[in-house]
Amino acid sequence: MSELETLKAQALAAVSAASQLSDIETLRVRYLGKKGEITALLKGLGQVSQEDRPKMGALINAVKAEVDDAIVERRQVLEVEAEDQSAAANAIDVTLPGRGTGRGALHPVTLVLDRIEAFFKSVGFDTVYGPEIEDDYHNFEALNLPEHHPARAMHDTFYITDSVLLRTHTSPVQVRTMESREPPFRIICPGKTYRVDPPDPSHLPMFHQVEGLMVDETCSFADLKGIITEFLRVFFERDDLKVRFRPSYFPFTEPSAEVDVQCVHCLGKGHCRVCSSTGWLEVMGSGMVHPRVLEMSGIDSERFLGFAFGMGPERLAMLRYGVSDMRHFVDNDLRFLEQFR
Ligand code: 2NM
Repeated sequence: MSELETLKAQALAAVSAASQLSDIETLRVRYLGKKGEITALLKGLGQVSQEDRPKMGALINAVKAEVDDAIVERRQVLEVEAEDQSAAANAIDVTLPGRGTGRGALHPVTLVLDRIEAFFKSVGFDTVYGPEIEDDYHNFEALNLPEHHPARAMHDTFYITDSVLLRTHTSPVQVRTMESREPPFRIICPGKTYRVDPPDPSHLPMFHQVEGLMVDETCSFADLKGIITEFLRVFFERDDLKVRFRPSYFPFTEPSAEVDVQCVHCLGKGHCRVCSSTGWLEVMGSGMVHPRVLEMSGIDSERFLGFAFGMGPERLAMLRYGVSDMRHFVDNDLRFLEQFR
């Protein structure tokens, strides 16, 4: 076998044995590069006799073309293999279980607000919202709270200026409604309220309230008792829940009553942490709107009467779901929040 034949056999064998694209490049340089072995033979043609040169040149060029073809072909095969491998490596395994999306949950106070709103909607009450930043007039003055009422003290109310503050209840929304609407109307005002209280098991500096107000020509304490009793029975899902109205005092209502329900924990029997063994739980305040409060907001108190009530959704959520500490509602601990879905 001539030297040329041997070189060709070696080159073709090496090309077909190459398993990497980088090997192919190495072989191309080795045989066909500027200093390659086949290139060297072509360069050496000068030394060959004039007579043999064309034949010799043709032979070398034929070998060069064959090796070049082999390299191109092998490179293509390796490129396809490399692509297949990478596709396989990045493939999505459709048989793997999905990662899933975390299921959210409504906050327990939101759940309670929704239930309150749904009940009052069913008996004709509109839901009304108002500003959390209020003025002294709508938060206190218009509610018959005198200048030196303790609730107006610096240490109970977050003041922004002397006469601008964070509302301490949602009653100012009711005042604004009385100012702007013609009776009769029935409204509830849910929302956030603020008081200077350090957090403890039964206080938060920001908490919620739902206040209700009905103003009509025929609107009695009996209506108040009927609607509130029905609400509490629907809310606690007990048709026979005992409800009592205890005389009390608020500057904006006369007469006024605290509303108690039979303890939802012990049902009034024996030793109980929730009701301190009294058998009753205070859940709301209520009363007939003071005529002076109606008049200040432009309602004729000779013609119209109103009843009003107020409750705390945090407290209702604690009773309904058995939560013992209000701070759970603002801790943002998923172990607590995930229990309400
Ligand atoms: C309560 C208890 C009793 C009340 C009164 C009024 C208004 F604006 F009509 F005068 N709004 N809310 C009220 C009455 C609120 O919460 C414990």
